[in-house]
Amino acid sequence: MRVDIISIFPEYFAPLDVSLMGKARERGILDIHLHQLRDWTHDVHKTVDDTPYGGGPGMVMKPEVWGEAVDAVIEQGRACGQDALPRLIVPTPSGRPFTQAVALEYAEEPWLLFAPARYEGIDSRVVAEYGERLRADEVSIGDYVLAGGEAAVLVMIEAVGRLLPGVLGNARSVADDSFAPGPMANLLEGPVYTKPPVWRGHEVPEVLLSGHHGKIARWRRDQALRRTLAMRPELVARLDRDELDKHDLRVIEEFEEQRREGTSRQTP
Ligand code: JET
Repeated sequence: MRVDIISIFPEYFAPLDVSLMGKARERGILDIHLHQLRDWTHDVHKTVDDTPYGGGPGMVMKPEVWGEAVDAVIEQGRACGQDALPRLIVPTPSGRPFTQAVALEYAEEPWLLFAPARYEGIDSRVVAEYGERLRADEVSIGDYVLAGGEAAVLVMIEAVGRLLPGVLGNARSVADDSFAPGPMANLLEGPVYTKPPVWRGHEVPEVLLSGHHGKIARWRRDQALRRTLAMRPELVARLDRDELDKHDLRVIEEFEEQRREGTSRQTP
């Protein structure tokens, strides 16, 4: 997969040399190209921003600079043998939520082009223009405001990069991720343990030492379900009722009973 990033802070992406993403790049699975947006300015100050029409605080990124940069990067990619256009991805708090499903979709693309904004954002005509020429997505990684889109790009590249064939070893497949289809679909990961069996008086749950694979799978599912009920009750509400067996329903009933007791103690 080819990935281009246009930013006024290309140094921000140094972490992509490290760990799993660094390995993926060494192996040629991820081909990342960084670009300095200011290279496409024409004035001595290398200006990328201007005051917002209609007034208000902050500055807005100029459309001409982004237009020249995106056009040039597309040309470079084509010269390197890309035969389709890239998927353009602009991180913004007002975008569509970035989920595991979106990561899986991006992992199928041969070419992604990220355009992280600074200041109050990019002149809206840039996404309008490229939306007519290629698939342009405004994407949010969560309900909070960052100082710029760079950190969101790192998040998305790591989520997508680990899904590319050959990045994770065969031993640890992406098939058992929390949000992947299967028996644990839409449940959060439960607790995990390694040696020693007792640490500072905390014991590893006995069932995990039993070697009884059926019991272990059942226990893990119970733990995942309890954790999801506690942390993300809305995910449990969305679970397919046919995927829940009698044991699951008992775990949910038990959890809700304990919560009712807890609530009544707080407000007698
Ligand atoms: C973000 C992404 O804060 C986030 O992204 C950076 C950001 C902040 C403010 C404005 C902005 O504009 C983008 C733009 O799109 C066309 O102009 C981007 C928070 N969650 N996900």
